[in-house]
Amino acid sequence: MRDAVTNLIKTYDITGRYLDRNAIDSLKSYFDTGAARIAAAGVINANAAAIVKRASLQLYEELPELIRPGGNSYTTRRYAACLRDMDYYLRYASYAIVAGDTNVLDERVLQGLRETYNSLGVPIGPTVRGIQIIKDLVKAQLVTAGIADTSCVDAPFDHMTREMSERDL
Ligand SMILES: CCC1=C(C)/C(=C/C2=NC(=C\c3[nH]c(/C=C4\NC(=O)[C@H](C)[C@H]4CC)c(C)c3CCC(=O)O)/C(CCC(=O)O)=C2C)NC1=O
Repeated sequence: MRDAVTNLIKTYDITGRYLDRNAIDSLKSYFDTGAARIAAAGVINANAAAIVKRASLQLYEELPELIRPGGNSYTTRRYAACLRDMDYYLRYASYAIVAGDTNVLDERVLQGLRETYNSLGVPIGPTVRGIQIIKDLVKAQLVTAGIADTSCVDAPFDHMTREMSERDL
């Protein structure tokens, strides 16, 4: 698992280079956004259960066939599994926000996920939609908490949705 700093050092070490202007710029941006990223993690921690619950309600409102007989969230066991997955996406996104890097998502969340979902018939499109809803709710929650610049939230969620969509070919 790597954060923005260890990832950068790894890249430069591979080619035996000192940290150049580009490296300094990305380090500067990592530290400049540090307070906002930590605040975002705090807001997510304080509202995680509510965010997951609201995201699931919105997802099932948009796609009610998921909870009807034959839908992938039909039965309490599968409904609960879907909410648990949404909670995973939110929790790991909060780690990635703090790390300033999406590597943790590749290693802990996305690896093998498509195969698992495909073998269980979990639909990717609605899952991607669920992740987008979570992202929007997180950003709204940050604004409510007085954090105007919510851009640090985008990368992890966008990374998950992009990886999941691309892999569903
Ligand atoms: C931390 C990394 C991690 C992830 C991401 C993860 C996902 C994950 N989701 C699973 C199942 C599942 N995932 C869903 C999810 C959904 N169904 C829907 O209709 C919605 C579109 C969607 C929710 C948004 C469902 C319903 C199941 C159970 C499927 C089944 O057993 O039939 C499974 C199969 C095993 C199990 O049921 O626990 C895994 C491994 N597990 C992990 O350890």
